[in-house]
Amino acid sequence: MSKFNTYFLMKPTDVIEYVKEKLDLFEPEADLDCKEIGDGNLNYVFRVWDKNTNQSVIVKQAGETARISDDFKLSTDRNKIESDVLQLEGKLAPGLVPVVYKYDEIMNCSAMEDLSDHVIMRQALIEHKKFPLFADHVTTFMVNTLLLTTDVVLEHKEKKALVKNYINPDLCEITEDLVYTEPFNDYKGRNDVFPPNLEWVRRELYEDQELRLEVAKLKFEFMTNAQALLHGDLHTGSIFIKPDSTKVIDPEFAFYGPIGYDVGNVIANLIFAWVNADATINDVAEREDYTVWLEKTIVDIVNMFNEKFLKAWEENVSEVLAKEEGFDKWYLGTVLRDTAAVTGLELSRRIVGLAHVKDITSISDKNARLRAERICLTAAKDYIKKRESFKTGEDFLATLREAVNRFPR
Ligand code: SR1
Ligand code: MG
Repeated sequence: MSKFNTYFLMKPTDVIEYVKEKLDLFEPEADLDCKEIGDGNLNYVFRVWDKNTNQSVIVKQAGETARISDDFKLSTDRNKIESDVLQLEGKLAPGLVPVVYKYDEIMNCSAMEDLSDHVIMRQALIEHKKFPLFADHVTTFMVNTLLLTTDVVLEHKEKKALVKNYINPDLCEITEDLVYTEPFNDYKGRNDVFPPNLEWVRRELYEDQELRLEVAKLKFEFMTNAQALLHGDLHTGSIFIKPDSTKVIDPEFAFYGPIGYDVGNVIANLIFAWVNADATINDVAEREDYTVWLEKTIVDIVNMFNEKFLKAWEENVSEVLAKEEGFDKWYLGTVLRDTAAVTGLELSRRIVGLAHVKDITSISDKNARLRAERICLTAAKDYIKKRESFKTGEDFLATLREAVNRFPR
């Protein structure tokens, strides 16, 4: 009887046995090695490779709690959502996600293409690497996976079946708490604020009643606007990249929500890369060169998203009322509004909440980190409060620039 007939959390030696027994990828006599390489907040990620041929595979397994904290009890079938979504995204945006080989509903694990020739984008940005094709790739990914899963494109019953299939209550609860609620009031006492910024955060976030009201409105829009099948956690740690290839991974937070949630996550995480570069590159010309590339990438993403969205709309929309003149631009306007709001929410929660980003925590100089955090939070408040006014990439950049100018070096 197979030891994999009952769920348990695997160790690398178990994963080698698992791969030999369950996958048809390696020769029976293959000499395999395995290492746990996960650095995310939730799951265990194993790389298995043949020591002689270097052929390899990734096995990702869900535990019963999140890696980051036992506070989060999570259904282990979240990997099912992830592997289903990756397969759907692979059809909608070919070449932009890894290939899934298998999902195992007993062991709650999936086997997929090893992308070890790519690097995690967050780390690459911290090392000040440039990826000139990223804006093009990520906007194709977002327009194809988002617009094409809405009910302006899909037959309405088909869309509703997808909404039902991707109900994801445990992971949505994490987002509702960590992104929408806790950063603005710390009601669970789980926030983790850089101590020198504590007073500033209390005054600028927790005591800003106007901000809290706007965030309350946004939380209920996030929970009720089943607009498109989101990735749900589209930050630079969910992207594997190399100069000529971008692969979006980890869609375990996927569910039907507002399109701007994904787009805003991408923009906010590029802003984290921007403040990191601004704080850590000492050479003025080098700093200018890299931050200008990031600025151009932010501007290009919003503008390319707008262009591709309207083109894909024209080519794919099936709903009769969505063809009314002007409806496309109105709809895109609501997406940009939500994008701005989520840019602000993600900027806030990664600085004051439980789950940080290395772009900020790796800034070793205390004053430089303080300044980087305040730039992000100041811009965040404008992205949230003035969200109706963001239409172009230049609008998004102007808000970052204004925040930077308020905190001279
Ligand atoms: C408890 S999980 C914390 C964060 O990690 C994931 O990547 C999501 O961003 C989540 O909010
Ligand atoms: Mg993840």
